[in-house]
Amino acid sequence: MEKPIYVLGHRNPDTDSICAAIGYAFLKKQLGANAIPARAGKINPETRFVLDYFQVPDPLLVHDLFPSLDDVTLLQTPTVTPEDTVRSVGKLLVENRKLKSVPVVNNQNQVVGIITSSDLARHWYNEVLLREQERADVSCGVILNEIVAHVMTKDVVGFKLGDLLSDVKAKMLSAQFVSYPVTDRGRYLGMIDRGMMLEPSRQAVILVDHNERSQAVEGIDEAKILEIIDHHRLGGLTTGSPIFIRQEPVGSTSTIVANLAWHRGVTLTPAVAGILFSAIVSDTLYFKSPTTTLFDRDTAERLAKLAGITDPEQLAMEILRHGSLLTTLSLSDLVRIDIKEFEFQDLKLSVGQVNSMDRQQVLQMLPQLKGALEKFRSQEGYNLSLLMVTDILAGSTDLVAAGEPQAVLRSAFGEPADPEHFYLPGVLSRKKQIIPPLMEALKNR
Ligand SMILES: [Mn+2]
Repeated sequence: MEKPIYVLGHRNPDTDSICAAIGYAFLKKQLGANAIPARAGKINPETRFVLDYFQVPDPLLVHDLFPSLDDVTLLQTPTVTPEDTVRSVGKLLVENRKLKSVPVVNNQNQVVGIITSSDLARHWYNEVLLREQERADVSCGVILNEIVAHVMTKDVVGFKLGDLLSDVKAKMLSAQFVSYPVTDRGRYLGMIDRGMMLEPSRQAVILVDHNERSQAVEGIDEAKILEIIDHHRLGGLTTGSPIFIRQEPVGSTSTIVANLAWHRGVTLTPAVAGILFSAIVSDTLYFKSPTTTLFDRDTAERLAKLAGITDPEQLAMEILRHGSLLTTLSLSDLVRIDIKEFEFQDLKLSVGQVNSMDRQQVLQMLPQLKGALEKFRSQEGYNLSLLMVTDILAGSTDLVAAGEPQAVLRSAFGEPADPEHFYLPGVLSRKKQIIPPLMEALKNR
């Protein structure tokens, strides 16, 4: 069967990224596409709660999209066993003129050797020579009835199914054989030839909830992007062919996904409606974020009904409580959990965000947060790392900063409350209230 299309959210996935992927894969599947939901990283505690609550399985974890041997159609060549005779190998080589070598497999389908046409020629020559010296009868029958085990090369250069194509090519260059067996968990699958490595089939992907290379899974340039469904700024990915894009300035990608489903006449299951509702709650902080639109509210209301949620507000608060990780995560996890990476000219920036429901606690933790953020920044090689600690109930953000240039932060966010710390009342949204002034200040620096 053809490889499925991955519907994939951004790295350091949040609830919207995971749920929009599940929802859109569901929609595509209903419309006949072979699409499956995927994720580019660990499931965070908030998303864990949502998926468990609605009993929806985790999307497939995708580490990278670099082409591997899985993306290549292997040659299905005949095999022989060690007990077969040289005669049977010769017969195969005569019948299949393109065949240059035959893998030798045991009764558990494990590759134990390989026998090439030059192995046969060498064997033949040696045997004839030996018999001539012994002045014995040069009988072809004796030579042909020799068993494969005595003639084959036991030192097989082969590959495993998950091997990256770039590694395979390098190994082929140094090994200099014509064909190589490929195995999966020790079992023989097929052969690859030097000549067939040039055109791997690219993994087809649909990106949801992001459109920037720096936020996408590794190897995105090697993949084939079919569609983008998103609600962020355009971030400069380019494609080889025309693609379908749905980009709307609404509160969550899941809002777009739900409406695409209704627009196309696809009925959402209660579980899918439930996780899409949860994702809207998460991304809009239950409609408190300035990214929220009427469209998000209407969509969430309709989804809540479809999902049979009796008290949407109560569930929303429970979801957000699972997302406030200040006391449940270690400091080093806290500064990494929800990172978006941006590049501006020669600068590499990261902006993380964690939610809290208690600002006093945040203020007490500030010194430790600053230390952990600076450690993260220098380890990961960012010029500037910001961490938004957003108090959902009060509707404010304490912005912690590490690195340079600090002057840019003053022009973007005003005077700091204390060094490396800005208090920003009314600020809840990274994409709408932090990134635009930051980019503006960087431009004018
Ligand atoms: Mn989102």
